[in-house]
Amino acid sequence: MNGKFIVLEGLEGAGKTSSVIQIVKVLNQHGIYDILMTHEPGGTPLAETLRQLIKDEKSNESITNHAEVLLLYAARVQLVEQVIKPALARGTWIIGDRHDLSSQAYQGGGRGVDAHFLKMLRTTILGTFHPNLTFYLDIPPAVGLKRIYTHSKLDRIELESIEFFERVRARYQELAVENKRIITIDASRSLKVVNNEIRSILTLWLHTKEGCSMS
Ligand code: T5A
Repeated sequence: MNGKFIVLEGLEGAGKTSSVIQIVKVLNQHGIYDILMTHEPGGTPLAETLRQLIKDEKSNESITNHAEVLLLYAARVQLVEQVIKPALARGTWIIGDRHDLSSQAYQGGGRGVDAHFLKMLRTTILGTFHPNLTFYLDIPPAVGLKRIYTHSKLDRIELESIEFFERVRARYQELAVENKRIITIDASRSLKVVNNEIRSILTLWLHTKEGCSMS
């Protein structure tokens, strides 16, 4: 199993999607071309259907916090078991636009879902599976939301209050401090500066034991 799982996390407008191409460039420079991009929720037919349900801002039925968590984990387990693990086993590198940390931050921090319940779900569904490296793009919600207001139609979660996103950010920051596999990047700076930092850190990481494709 030489493939590695690198994840981008952060609030809306943090620049996750914009950063994927930088990661691809660095991997290519290191001779890694077998790369798969994933996004969550989504990435299998069932997970994409669940994504639409989760994001649907027009639904007449309000989704309870626990239902939302279960939908997200249903989508995640499909993606992990049917796409990510088989790809890693073939030696493919994966760049994930969001993964489990999003649930810890949005549902745990933002919605206030019980931490023990989330931990139990995570352990039961994912076991010891985790990304090899996560870039958490940290940004004040007002800055990130301003970036996306200009070009997108807002979905059910993006329509949440600024206080909701402040709680999400606070939980992201807490979790990033606790876990050495999560690297925090100040994403409020220009895209060029953010991209340079991601490229430098990734280049260094690829020369560590954890990042070496031969390990
Ligand atoms: N969710 C997801 C949960 O609640 N729990 C979970 O467990 C999971 C997995 C997913 C939604 O689901 C929630 C979180 C989300 O609300 P999504 O459609 O996948 O929704 O949305 P996001 O992942 O939030 O994607 P966004 O496109 O909103 O944000 P990105 O990818 O971080 O931002 P990006 O790169 O598209 O950039 C947005 C704009 O900002 C500009 C870009 O050019 C672009 O125009 N930009 C910058 N501008 C200036 N300076 C920079 N540094 C910039 N970086 C980007």
